[in-house]
This record gives sequence, structure tokens and C-alpha cells, in this order.
Amino acid sequence: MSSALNAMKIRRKKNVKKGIQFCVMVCGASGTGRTTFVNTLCGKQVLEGKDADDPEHAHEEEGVRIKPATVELELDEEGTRISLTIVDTPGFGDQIDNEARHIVGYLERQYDDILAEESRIKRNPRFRDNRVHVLLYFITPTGHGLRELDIELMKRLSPRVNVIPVIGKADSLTPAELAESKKLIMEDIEHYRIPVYNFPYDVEEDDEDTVEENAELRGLMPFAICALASTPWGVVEVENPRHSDFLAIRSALLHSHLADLKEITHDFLYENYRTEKLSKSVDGATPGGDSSMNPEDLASQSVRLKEEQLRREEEKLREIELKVQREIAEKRQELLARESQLREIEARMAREASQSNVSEAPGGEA
Ligand SMILES: Nc1nc2c(ncn2[C@@H]2O[C@H](COP(=O)(O)OP(=O)(O)OP(=O)(O)O)[C@@H](O)[C@H]2O)c(=O)[nH]1
Ligand SMILES: [Mg+2]
Repeated sequence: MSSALNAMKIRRKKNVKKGIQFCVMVCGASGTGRTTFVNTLCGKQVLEGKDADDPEHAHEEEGVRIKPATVELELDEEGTRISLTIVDTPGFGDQIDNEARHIVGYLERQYDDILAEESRIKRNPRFRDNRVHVLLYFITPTGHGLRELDIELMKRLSPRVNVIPVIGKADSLTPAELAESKKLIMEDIEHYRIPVYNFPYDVEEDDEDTVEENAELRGLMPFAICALASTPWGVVEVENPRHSDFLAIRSALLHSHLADLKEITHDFLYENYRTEKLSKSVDGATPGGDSSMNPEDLASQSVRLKEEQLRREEEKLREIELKVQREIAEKRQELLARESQLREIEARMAREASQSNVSEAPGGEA
């Protein structure tokens, strides 16, 4: 008993120590420097280089492998810890439709898990929320704007995850090329109305510092990533802001904007998905159902769905109870049958014994 209690205490301590949970997905064309960036961000080798597979965590899906890896990082001297999950989506080629479906599928599955957990009667204490809070979209350093496939992918991903565009291997561009490329990319994002995460702020409501900080970060987009200290052009200081926006993006992800990204994921992206999913399943149940429901209807739908599930679970329990009762009754019948068989055998043995007594008696009953 006390050892169980101890185990519980230890587990609780571990949870406290684990602290903040955050999940970053990296996505982009093959060779844009995703792996190198992740390892530099974490200060250790979290992702292996090309072709190194981790069969335990690989979700094999028609050639696209999506692999989450979790690391514990100490963020500062005060010992603030973060449990950082990195989800790598292996570099894509030109099968954009396939890639988009697999990545969106992965994002939605994490939402489905939460949705299922929320409606469970008894919650699973070990449930782990694996929703992705931010996706860094690595743009190939071409010196131009977005390619068509970037536009298509970002458009399809942004309804499900906070997308932050970054230029990978930015040191392969000259400062002038980089500045021009950043401008063209932002123009494309605006023109194609891609809802990227743009460090939202409200001049009226937010305090001055927040407004200033967010405006500055927004001005850096897309972030120029140079994660490799040694390049063909010589030594680049990864952390030198004149060479790359690495420090800016790291501090935004792990410090200043972590909470905001998590909030938007839960309150907006997940909520939208949930609404879509629930209204779809209601539509499916009533053919010809109206898909343009108002929020109140949706709320009562959601309550109804939960009640329905409760009722189903109750029914299931009742069925189990009946089945057990039936089995007990059957066993009792069997037992009674055995008992009567036994009694018959006893009676027969007694009869046989008395018969042989009679026949053995000398002279009989004369
Ligand atoms: N110049 C420069 N080269 C880099 C940078 N980051 C990575 N590289 C190099 O680019 C190549 C690909 O880097 P990776 O980090 O493996 O790229 P990836 O996107 O993970 O590639 P795949 O997983 O193969 O799709 C390697 O040879 C790296 O050394 C960078 O910031 N600047
Ligand atoms: Mg890689």
C-alpha cells in the first residue's frame, strides 16, 4: 500500500519537474536544413541525419514518415524545464497532394485523440496531449518568392496549425538577396491570403512592450535560418542576429510566444476542428441536415452527443451484467445436473452392492 503511495508521489514530482510541454513540427522540401535546425535549437542531437529511422516511433504511411521525438530541455539558470516534442516530416519532393494529406492527417489525429479523451467518462490519467502548437515551414533559399507547392501546402496546413514561415540555409543568399526574398515571400503570403501566425497584437489592448516586440518579430518574417556554424562562405555565427534570425525564432518559440501559440492551438484551431467534426457527424446522422448551424445549436449538439455516448456506455454495462448473470445461471444448471448424475451413480453402486451381497449369501434365504 505505502509503496503505491510512494510511486504516486514520485510520479507527481516528476510531473512538476517536467513542467511546460510544447510541440514543434518542422516541414519543408528535402535538404532545407530542418534536421540541423532542430539539433541546434535543442543543443543536442535530437534528430538523426538522413535515412536513420526510429522504427519505434515511425508512423509508416505510404512512404511519408512522421516521427515525434521528445527532449527535456533546461531553459535557464532557474531550472525552468520544457518537455519539447519535435515532429519531423521528412523532406517532400513533388507529390504535394500526398504530403499535405499525410501531414494534415497527423495534425487531425492528435485533435481526434483529445476529442475522444474529452468525452470519456473516466479520464485516462496517462493521456498525453500530442497536439502540434507550431509548424515551422522551411522555404528553399531560392532568392525569389514562394513556389507554387509552398503556397499549396501552407494553405492546406494553416487551418490546422500555427504556421511560421522560415527560409532555410539563409546563409546561401547574400544579405541583399535575403532582404529581397523576404519581401517577395511576404507579398505572396498576403496575396494568396495564407493565414500564417503573424505574432498578433492589438495596439488598443496590449501593452506597449508587447506591441513593440510583436511588431518587431512580424517584421522579421520569414525568419532567416542559419543553423550551421560553418558554411561554404566561411564561419557564420549562428547566434549573431546580423547573420540569422535564429535567436529571435528560438526565443519566440521557447519563451515569449510559447503560451500564445498553445492558446491559439486550443482555443481557435482545435475548437474549429471540433465544431467541424461534430457538425459533420450530426449531419451524417440526419441525411439532409443543415450544416450551417448556429453556435447554440452546436453546443446542444455536443451535449446531446455526450449524452448519447453515456447512454451507450450504460447499455454496454447492462449487457455485461446480463451476460454474467446468464453465465452464473448456466453454471448452476450444470452443477445441478452433475449432482443428480452423481446421485444416480451412488444409487446404482448401492444397488449393485446389495445385489452381489444377495447372490453371495450361501444357501440364500432358505
Ligand atoms: N549553408 C548551410 N548549410 C546547412 C544549414 N543547415 C544545414 N545545412 C546543410 O544542408 C544539408 C541538409 O541539412 P539537413 O539538416 O539534413 O536538412 P533536412 O531538411 O533535414 O534534409 P532531409 O531530412 O534530408 O530532407 C546538410 O549537408 C547540412 O550540413 C545552414 O544553415 N546553412
Ligand atoms: Mg532531416
